[in-house]
Amino acid sequence: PTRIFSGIQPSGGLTLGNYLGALKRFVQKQDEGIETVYCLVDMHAITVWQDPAKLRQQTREAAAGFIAAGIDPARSILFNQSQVTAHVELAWIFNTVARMGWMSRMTQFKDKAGKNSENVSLGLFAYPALMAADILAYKATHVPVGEDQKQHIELTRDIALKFNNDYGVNFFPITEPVIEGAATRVMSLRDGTKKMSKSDPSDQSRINLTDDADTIGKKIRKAKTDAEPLPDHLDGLKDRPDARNLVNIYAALADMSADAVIAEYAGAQFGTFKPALADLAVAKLEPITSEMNRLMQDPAEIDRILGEGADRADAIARPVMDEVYDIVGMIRSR
Ligand code: AQP
Repeated sequence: PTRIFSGIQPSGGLTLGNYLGALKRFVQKQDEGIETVYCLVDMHAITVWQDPAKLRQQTREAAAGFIAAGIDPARSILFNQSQVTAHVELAWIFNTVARMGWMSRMTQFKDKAGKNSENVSLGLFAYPALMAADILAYKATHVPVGEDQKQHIELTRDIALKFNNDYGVNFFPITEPVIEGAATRVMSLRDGTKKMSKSDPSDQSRINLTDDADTIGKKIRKAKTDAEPLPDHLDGLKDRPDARNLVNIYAALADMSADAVIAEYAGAQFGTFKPALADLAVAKLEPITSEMNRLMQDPAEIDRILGEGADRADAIARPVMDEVYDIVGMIRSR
């Protein structure tokens, strides 16, 4: 049976990248009637420093964002990771399964650690083992993610295979990444070769789900582009990453292919295309932002929803964990 798991870190406000690369597709999977488990991965977030009060706020805000974007807590399981302890329990087992060499090849670690890897947390290095645990605690078969997470899903598959092999069991599924849509990699509005990210120091580089219409319009009008008009074929965007990014964003927001966007705007100047994109972005994002703001008025209700989701998540993950302890040879006598 198909079961989807995915997560987002509450390490900042949600961006348009998170929305188009992940959240919007989470909603589609739920609406297709698939069993969906979605997690705000607060334990992942603290692999880099998080102010405690802000972390709590950002976790509630992300939950509000999920619900506002269409996640229905009655149909999807929505919770924050730290409330279901199977995640860290399984992560420890996976720390003993994963190899140092595998982890050292993770490009996200290399990017985030930069040149100063002596001074980053051990948790940042072990991050992909916790992510494998998030997924496999539910024996999830499919994980919708953005392009940047592909390598981590491959590692999850390697961990599942090695666990199954080492213990001579056929226990964990070999999970498939689901990377689809027109915007699997939304780029920075300031630099079309860099991923749009919550943690980019420049707020101008991203659109936040909390931005108002005015701010969205300004950011798009100021987005970096070249001076050429849009080409009449997609091939013409090959060496124009900034332009390509705006076309992809338009396509994903409008549920069109990039080809169809180019067909509609062939020869258009950015003076025409950018305002059209800004209008589209506002039309799609404004209802989400205002619903998010409304939900944020009642933090106790958000916490209640997360707690209830955690109970339902635990009901799946706990029996899996019990079996894992048994497979590994741990005495469980209480
Ligand atoms: N720019 C992006 N384009 C498409 N998808 C994206 N995702 C993130 N950025 C983009 C997808 O969003 C999901 C959640 O990501 P995450 O919060 O777990 O971590 P991340 O990938 O490290 O995202 P950020 O925004 O860049 O956070 P920081 O700055 O804290 O590292 C994933 O499915 C991801 O692919």
